[in-house]
Amino acid sequence: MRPELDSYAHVASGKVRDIYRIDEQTLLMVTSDRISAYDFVLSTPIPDKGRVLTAMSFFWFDTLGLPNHLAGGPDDERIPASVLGRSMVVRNLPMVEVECVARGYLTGSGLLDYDATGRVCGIELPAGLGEASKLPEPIFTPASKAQIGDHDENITYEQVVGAVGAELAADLKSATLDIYRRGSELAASRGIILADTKFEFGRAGDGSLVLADEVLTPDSSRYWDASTYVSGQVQPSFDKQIVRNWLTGPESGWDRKSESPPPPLPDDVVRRTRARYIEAYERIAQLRFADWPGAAEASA
Ligand code: PZK
Repeated sequence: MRPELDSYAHVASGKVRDIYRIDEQTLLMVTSDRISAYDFVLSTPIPDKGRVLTAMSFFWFDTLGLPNHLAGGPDDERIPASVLGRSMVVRNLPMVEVECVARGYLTGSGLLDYDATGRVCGIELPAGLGEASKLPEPIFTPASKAQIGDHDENITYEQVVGAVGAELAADLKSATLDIYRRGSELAASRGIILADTKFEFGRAGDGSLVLADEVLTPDSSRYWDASTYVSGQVQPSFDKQIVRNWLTGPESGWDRKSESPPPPLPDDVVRRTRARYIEAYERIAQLRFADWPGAAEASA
């Protein structure tokens, strides 16, 4: 369910976010409180999740100090009150049609590709790696944008070159690895492992790269708790593990293999999950979520 904004026309929707047109040059990106798990968008929202993720993106845009798509602050006057704190006013840019992923650890589609071929996106990796292995160095593992509902498809660097040219491909790779390195170093200093992350870039008028989309949020990245990290096992998700455990445990009555939608979440699962998102933000940004626009009203 997307917010009905009287003021702006709807442009596009993802699983949990919606884009509206403010004017020809400006978009409003609204992050909802919806949460996905096991490829389902759950029927129960997590209060404030959209605000927490938006606060994190603003923090990272600010901290990274790179050219980015922000065209206003979190309380920009163009943001309708109903979506205050979970909206970004952004420049409407031509987007690079490549999902730019960096991985410092092996899991998910990276592990699947490695187990099948010994490579990820054409990059040969040492033998003997497994679930959650730390990679010898972070790698650029681009993917092609899938249709909604599908999964992105990993592609090789040569395919990126074929799609966007050698010069832009090299810039995407170096920007992606550089931002991942900076993000993972800061996260590590707060006891959080940033296992991998996905960036999207737009192009400025002069062709240079502009960091777009959401940045280094738990929805665009895998966040793991460093204090419980063990190589060789599937790592608990910093943000979603409480939800996953409940859904796959006996209480939920849900069979993941049944293709039936998951049941609504109990209140305590919702409350504990909300607290995890806030904890991730406060640990990473060293800022209080209560000070974020709209947060105090929402949780009072
Ligand atoms: C843009 N997406 C992904 C899809 C979302 C996000 N600055 C920009 N200018 C033009 N287009 C986009 C952006 C950004 N960021 C981003 N698609 C287009 C997307 C659905 C919902 F919130």
